Amino acid sequence: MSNLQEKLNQNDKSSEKIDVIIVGAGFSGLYMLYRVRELGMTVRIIEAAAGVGGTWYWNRYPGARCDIESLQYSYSFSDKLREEWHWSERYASQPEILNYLNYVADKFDLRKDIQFQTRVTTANFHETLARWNIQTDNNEQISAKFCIMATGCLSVPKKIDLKGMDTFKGNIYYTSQWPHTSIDFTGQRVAVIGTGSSGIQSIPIIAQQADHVYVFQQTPSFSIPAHNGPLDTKVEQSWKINYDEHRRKVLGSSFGVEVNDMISDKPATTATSEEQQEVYETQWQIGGLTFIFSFNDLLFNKEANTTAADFVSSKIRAIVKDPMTAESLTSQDYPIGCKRVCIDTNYYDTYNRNNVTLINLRKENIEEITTIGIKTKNNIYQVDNIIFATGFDAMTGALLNINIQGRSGNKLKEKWIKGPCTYLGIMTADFPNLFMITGPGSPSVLTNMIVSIEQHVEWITECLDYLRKHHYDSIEATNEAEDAWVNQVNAIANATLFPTANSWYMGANIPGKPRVCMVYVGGFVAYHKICQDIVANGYEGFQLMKNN
Ligand code: NA7
Repeated sequence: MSNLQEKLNQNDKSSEKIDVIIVGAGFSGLYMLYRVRELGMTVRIIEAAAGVGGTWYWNRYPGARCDIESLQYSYSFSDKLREEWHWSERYASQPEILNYLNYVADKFDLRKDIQFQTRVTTANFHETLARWNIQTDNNEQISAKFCIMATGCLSVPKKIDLKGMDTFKGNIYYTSQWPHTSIDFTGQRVAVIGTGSSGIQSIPIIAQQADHVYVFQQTPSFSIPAHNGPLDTKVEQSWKINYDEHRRKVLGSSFGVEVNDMISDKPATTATSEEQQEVYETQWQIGGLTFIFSFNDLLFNKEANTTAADFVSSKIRAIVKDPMTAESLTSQDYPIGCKRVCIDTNYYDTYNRNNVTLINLRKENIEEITTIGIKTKNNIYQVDNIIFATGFDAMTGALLNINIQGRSGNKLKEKWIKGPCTYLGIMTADFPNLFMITGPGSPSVLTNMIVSIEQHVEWITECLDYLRKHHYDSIEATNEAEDAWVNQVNAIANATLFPTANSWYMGANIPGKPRVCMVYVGGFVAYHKICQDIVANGYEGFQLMKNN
């Protein structure tokens, strides 16, 4: 039994008081814990899983891998950690990232302040005391001055309720909640529903094992080759020796990633067709998400965007031998980059295997799941396993799953009924002392998440320190500042092509979810400066209060 568990058992559960409660033990929760502890405050993480890792704890599907290069998808805060840790591949696999987070938890002795297998169900703000009352599914009550939501942007799976699902006699799996035991699909027929990143990463691996794989595609992604492989020791050495220089480039980039030297800072619309092809070909050969930054107008100008989309389509057609399959894989009806671009290893080539069939759901939609498989308009596909790679209730799902009640009994669910409203994606008016790490309205998923997480954690840490030093009991976003921020987030998004795609950035993957851009698309650099200026101006747009 952990020290924490013993302490909990000894204490009167209804009267526990701490300074800070953090919800979630992924990248953001772990670093937040580390920082709050440094302030000398009492703190606890509440985590639903049995271990650390957040999204990397749950998403254990075959081929799960990060789409940001491992040297950049790492904490920057500890020199020692950086020196000690060695990534084995250019893009880290899920098991390696999970090992990393376990290593971090052990190295900084974080586990003693983490309560696992516990879910926060309710958070109520007590106005007179200026404290949050947290309730868990173990019926514990914890009173905390500050509540920090480190609940992740992609942590609540999209609910799937297809007719007849409960009658299926085979196995059903979700990529987002993959079993901890290894699953062998040898000799089996497997259906994979969904062709976002999770589908695209898992399909080539499953196809190597299974007797047959049926891929059910609703919308084709654009996928760029990862060219993954062992981490180049020269690159690793360069990062270890010249870390500050690399970091400067990361923090100076809109996406929080160090882009390669071949990135062009000119618009595609002014480049000749030959120049465009040369740049795209170079980026295709380098591989990875920086393809989308090949020119600086790809996310703003439809004509420019089409040149990049056409290039990728031509690559797909060159790889995939069956013309009908190639046509389905190139039937994107949205600008490239406006739904998450995927990066893959052998995804398109996998369709050249005899044991892989692509089913285009736009031509034959799923009518129901039967006892033996999947019935579409035209066929019945008999399978032993169905894998749902169907995505997440992104950005707001985890926050709205908790019954959060702020000032005057205001419920977050009601406040956000038309879409999330926040100030900076860090706080929301009427919910004092409630912080969100990479919340809606911040750059989050359109940047390297670790860079954005560290920036938020450090901002919140500085804020907590400031409040304490100046004897404030609470901080809260003002309605005026929040309205202005929401307008700014929308105005910037509307100047781009993002709103034209049915993406999870826009909430469009969940039926009935309000369609608003939930990400600040102005880039990390601009956002970081705004956050710094707000602090320099005495927490402009926030109200800081003393209890009496
Ligand atoms: P994504 O990217 O949201 O992909 C989910 C996929 O599942 C996508 O192709 C969806 O089609 C499809 N989908 C969703 N619901 C259905 C139903 N009901 N029937 C058929 N197909 C469906 O989630 P991922 O887990 O792949 O990736 C999430 C992020 O993790 C990724 O962006 C990276 O950042 C890492 P749709 O596009 O909605 O038409």
